[in-house]
Amino acid sequence: MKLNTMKSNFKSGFVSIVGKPNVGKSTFLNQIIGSKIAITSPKPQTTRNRILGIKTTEDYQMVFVDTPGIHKPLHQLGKILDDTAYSAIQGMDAVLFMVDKERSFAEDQIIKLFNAVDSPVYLVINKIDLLKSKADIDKIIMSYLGAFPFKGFFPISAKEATNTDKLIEALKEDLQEGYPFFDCDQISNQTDFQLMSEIIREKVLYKTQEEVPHAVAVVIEHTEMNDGVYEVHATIVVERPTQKQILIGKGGSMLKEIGTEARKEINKILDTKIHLILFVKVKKDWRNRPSDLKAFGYDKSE
Ligand SMILES: Nc1nc2c(ncn2[C@@H]2O[C@H](COP(=O)(O)OP(=O)(O)OP(=O)(O)O)[C@@H](O)[C@H]2O)c(=O)[nH]1
Ligand SMILES: [Mg+2]
Repeated sequence: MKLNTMKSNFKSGFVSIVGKPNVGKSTFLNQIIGSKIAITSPKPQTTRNRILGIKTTEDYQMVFVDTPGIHKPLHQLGKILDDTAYSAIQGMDAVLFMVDKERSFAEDQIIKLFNAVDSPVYLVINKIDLLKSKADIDKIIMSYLGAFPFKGFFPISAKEATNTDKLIEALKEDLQEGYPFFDCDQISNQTDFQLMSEIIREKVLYKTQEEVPHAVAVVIEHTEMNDGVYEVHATIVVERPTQKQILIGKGGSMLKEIGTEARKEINKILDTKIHLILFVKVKKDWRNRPSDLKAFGYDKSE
């Protein structure tokens, strides 16, 4: 969209999406933007960085901020993830608190944080496609009544795009008149390298169990043109030799599967043909080591 097609009363603003792990925050972001920006998985703690999804129309630019799910951290990495989410609660034009079940202690811990927030907070009840009746939705909403003065209650299905347009419509009211923050054709803040490493991590999340998915980081080491083919060299980092064995699999079968699936998706999303070369490396206890956390792109503090 060119600047001259923008309406004179153009509005813009930031909307963060916070909640417990696995409630569907990143699925919602992808649905709203209409493109895969953030990886998603059935495993909790999928998102590790603050990811922006930028939606621009003639009338407005809404910048959605996807955050890691807030949880009880067991590692330094977990603490960084929570801090990343906390920092996205302040200074927004609106906050979406996403849930997928009735209120319990874990939700209450997050609700407490909203007392220090000036902007409107909406309760977004996701995954309503899994609920049997309207009464089930009402039961969830009822459990949150009185817990906080939410500006609105929106039952949605991020997966099926149910009611998501109504939510966007309501959020327009919270934007401020002014210029866009980002180029009108930009949809995310992620670089191609970040997106490639995240897609590889997503394939690992789907294919491994228990502790392995959480112990994985992916680093794009370098890229080069080789005989007209764009080669991407990436390292999958794990914490223990046993995890390395699992990722490589019998005769390298697991690593091959991960590589093939990641390559296909990267080709599709980035619309380039790449050749993916994967290595697996052990870095003991990297989730607690500041230098490793920095090197793998998780700790942005000085
Ligand atoms: N049935 C159904 N499943 C959903 C919906 N939204 C998300 N999911 C599923 O819920 C799981 C978690 O989704 P994510 O988008 O990764 O959740 P998240 O809140 O970003 O999780 P973290 O990044 O770990 O905090 C995935 O398996 C999604 O497919 C929905 O509306 N309906
Ligand atoms: Mg996520």
